[in-house]
Amino acid sequence: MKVERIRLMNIRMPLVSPFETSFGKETDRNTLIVAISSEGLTGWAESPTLSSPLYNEETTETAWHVMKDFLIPLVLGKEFNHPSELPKAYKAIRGNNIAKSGIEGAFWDLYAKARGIPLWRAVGGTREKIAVGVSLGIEPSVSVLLQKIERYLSDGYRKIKVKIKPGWDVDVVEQIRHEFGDIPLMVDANSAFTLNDIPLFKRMDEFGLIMIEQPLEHDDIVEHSYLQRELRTPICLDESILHAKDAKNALDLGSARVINIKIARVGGMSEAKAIHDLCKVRGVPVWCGGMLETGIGRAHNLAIASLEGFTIPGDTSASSRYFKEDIIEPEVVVEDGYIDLTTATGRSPGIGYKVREDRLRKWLVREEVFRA
Ligand code: OSB
Ligand code: MG
Repeated sequence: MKVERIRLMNIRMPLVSPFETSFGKETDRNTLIVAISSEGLTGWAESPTLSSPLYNEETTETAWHVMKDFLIPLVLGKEFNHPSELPKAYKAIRGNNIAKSGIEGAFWDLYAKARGIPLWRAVGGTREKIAVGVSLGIEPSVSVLLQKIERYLSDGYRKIKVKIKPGWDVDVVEQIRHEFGDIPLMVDANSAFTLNDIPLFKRMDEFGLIMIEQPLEHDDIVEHSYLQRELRTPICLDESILHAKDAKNALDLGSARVINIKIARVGGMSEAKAIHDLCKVRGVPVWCGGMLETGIGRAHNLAIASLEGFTIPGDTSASSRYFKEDIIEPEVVVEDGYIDLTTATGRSPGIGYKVREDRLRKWLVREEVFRA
């Protein structure tokens, strides 16, 4: 199929409540939506950038620039038989993985629609029910966090992940265990600690967490192996894994026993699949992380999460956990801790969800159309 037309949109949509991590606070989603059209069909995806370069080096502005001035010129007007061919077209462009992921993703949806099959089937998914958890930010007080945990547990969520940072760490975990007992619990530090904190992690080790996500520096693999040696709790890497090769190095070194796979962070669906395949061969469990995506990015996350190796509930929560109203129809719903792909949506070609143009317009910041 020929890439005839690419539509790039920047939307800014409020979150239902601010999301605070060790690196900063998000109050709205300043994100990019990509649509690729060919032969009368349109494929949709999201490049879920953040406003500031605090999670990775990208921002909504840099991703717009890299897509407009570099990635789009390399794919526009070209013929591709399969979405995995797109990364080859822009192989010379370094980094900028979130920008890349939206371009490849839109072609994946287009490809699945052209074949008349659901996206999750097109990527090779086999799981029909996706188990989900929820990622909870740093709150003004522990009691506010405990109330939120209670709500999500009663909604059926199958994993609770809480953000930690120095000063909001072991004591918080202790209070959660005290209140809720043996729930499936993990923490995510977003790189806020160093090897000087080994004593703190040894205390953390006593609480039977499912895993500790990205405790050390965002670009580290070696020091995580030193920390992992000291702990029984598995370390999970997020920020440090940008390619399948990073995952291989981390597993070879013993830096992690679990990998968080985010399509955006690794530059697209093909690389995400490659990491899944590598981990499956090595018997390493993976799960699908999130970037507070709108329904469009969320649909892609559900597709990758349907692959066999995604054995741990992901961060792909319901639309209502993030937004008052999502930009897709129907919205993503969680029932008894699962998102069901056997519904009409899950059987429809491509992402399965209908994109709400009226809502895109409502939150639109800017838009540009590129034609071959
Ligand atoms: O570290 O996993 C992370 C959100 C934005 C940036 C980084 C992270 C997160 C989350 C939220 O943890 C996951 C989600 O619910 O989408
Ligand atoms: Mg993380």
